[in-house]
Amino acid sequence: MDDKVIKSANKEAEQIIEWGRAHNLETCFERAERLKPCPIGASGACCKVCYIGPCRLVGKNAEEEARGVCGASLPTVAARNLVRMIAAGTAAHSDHARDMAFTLLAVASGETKDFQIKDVRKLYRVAEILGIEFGNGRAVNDVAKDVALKLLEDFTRQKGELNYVKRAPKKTQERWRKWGGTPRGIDREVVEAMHRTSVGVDHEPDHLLTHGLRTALADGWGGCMVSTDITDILFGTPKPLKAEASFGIFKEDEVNLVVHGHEPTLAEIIVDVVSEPEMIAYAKSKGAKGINLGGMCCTANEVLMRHGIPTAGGFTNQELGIMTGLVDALTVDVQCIMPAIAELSKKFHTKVITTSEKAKIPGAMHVQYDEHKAREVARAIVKIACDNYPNRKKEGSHITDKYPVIAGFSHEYIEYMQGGRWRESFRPLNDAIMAGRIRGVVGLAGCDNPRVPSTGLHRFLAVELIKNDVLILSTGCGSAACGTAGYLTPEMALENAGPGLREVCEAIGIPPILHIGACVDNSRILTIASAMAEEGGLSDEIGGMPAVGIAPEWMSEKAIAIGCYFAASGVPVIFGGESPVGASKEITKIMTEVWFERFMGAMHFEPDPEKILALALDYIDKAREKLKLRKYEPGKFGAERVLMDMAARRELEKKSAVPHAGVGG
Ligand code: MSK
Repeated sequence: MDDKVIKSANKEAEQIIEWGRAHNLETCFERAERLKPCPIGASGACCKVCYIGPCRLVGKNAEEEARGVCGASLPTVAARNLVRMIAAGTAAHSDHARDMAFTLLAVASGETKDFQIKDVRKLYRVAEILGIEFGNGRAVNDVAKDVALKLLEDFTRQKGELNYVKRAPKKTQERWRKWGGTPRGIDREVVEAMHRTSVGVDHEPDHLLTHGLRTALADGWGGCMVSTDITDILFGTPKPLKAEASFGIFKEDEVNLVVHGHEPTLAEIIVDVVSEPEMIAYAKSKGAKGINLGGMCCTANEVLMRHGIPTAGGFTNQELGIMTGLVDALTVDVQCIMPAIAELSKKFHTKVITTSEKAKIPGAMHVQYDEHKAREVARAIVKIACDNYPNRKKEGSHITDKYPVIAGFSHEYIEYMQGGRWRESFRPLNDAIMAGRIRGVVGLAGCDNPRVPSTGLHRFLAVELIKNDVLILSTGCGSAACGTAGYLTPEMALENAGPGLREVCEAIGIPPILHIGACVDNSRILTIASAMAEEGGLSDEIGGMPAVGIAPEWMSEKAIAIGCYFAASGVPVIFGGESPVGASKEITKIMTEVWFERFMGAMHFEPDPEKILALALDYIDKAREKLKLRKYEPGKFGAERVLMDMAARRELEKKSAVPHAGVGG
């Protein structure tokens, strides 16, 4: 093993990795080095949907000549493999969304008293979209019940269209209808994807991939969007707040409890419980000064966005967090949780606690979450962490560095920040793009990955894009990568952004990278893009906007589902790493050229970060040219409306008779 190979671009992570090596502790970084990917499976050329095989479709002229025992061609096999990834990713987001809908239903029906509806304004906004009556004396819980039931219909509907299809611009909807991509019901699309890709069913690559897109759209405009909306309704629509990121968030003299995974419900109640006086007294009785709550991955993003709970980072930081020796309990729910943490935790004092009935890990303890007794479960978990504090040993790679973070940019806040409560709109953003002050918008999303210097590609692209006056909307571990680098602050704009973007960020007081949430919150990008289309002056559909999606370090099937729903919605998407369909030229062509013709979106795979950057800027510039916008030149702008600064917004609100209730207030 070459000791000089950088495993993580996160300086603090790298220190812990080094410490781990010195202590013979293995993490995903060493395992990734040892276990090279199988090149046949990695490029989509391995078929194992039946057991006549598995078949390897390799060799000279494999594209034209290779056949499985049943006669399946390489493009068929590659397409099937991709569609199965989309189905799995869609199932993950959407099953999470289903649980959110059940929680909303339980709250509205009075079955649980531990949660309340925090954002009535957002509830009414969603009710309006769904055509549900609200206001006029109608009880909030009745509205919430109808909203929950209506959204649950999206899972089981057999015919028709998802509720939220109508939130997309008309032209985008027309493209879906024309090309057979409009999703009917989430469960139906996932089941049909599994059926079509089983042995001996759908063999026509383009036909398979079209259903893949329909399944992905059920994820974006179904599962992800439902989850985002209900989470906002129950726990509040995010607005900017200050927090911190990296391993320095752990405290030597307090109980450190970490929430990890994706579902926000239990974490939300833990946020409440850790500040209960009895719990703090309990922690003190164990010798600690208090209880320090932190997060990892996307559960972290949920509580960071709404409560400013600090994050220790993304996917590849989970084992490293334990190796600080400071984590008294790590509670996990679902998705992106490495089973390795249970084994590793035994070398430290950390208790790993699984909480979902869907997800257990050998070697971890299990405390069953139940929304009907959420507070009781949360208290039990906090007590386990407190009880474990006295067991903390001296060993561990204690790290003190941490970085300030500004997070909490929801669709609603971005709208608000451009005009105040009474004039909220996307006009100023569209104007800034039209004038060339902002060159375009990039969604920087997806996982961090131990097969590259982890977080390094996110960091490189974040800096280079903002230098080029590209506004970034970040989610998931992309946000964690930027946060643990100190990039999620307004100062980042002063130091690194191009002149146009810098001016915009200074005028509004925002960072050039807007952390908009967890991976399910990529749905916020869909609604933001739809609002920009509706605002006018750019494209009148999502396709054709100077906008690109990038997931440079993706690893999850969920990322594939996200990439495909963006492509089908009209956004060119570039993923890092080797292509999971790279073995087939035909599939690669469909996903880039054919999808671009039909949907104005595409899905590329490109391992070289410089090429990712060049391709993204090229898409943005070509979209500008097609829209006949001013040619982008750094530092040269056309006329545009003046963006409202904070003082002007306050002035406007003072004049209003009704005080500003905050976003969603
Ligand atoms: S946690 S899906 S590693 S973004 Fe959402 Fe991060 Fe990717 Fe999991």
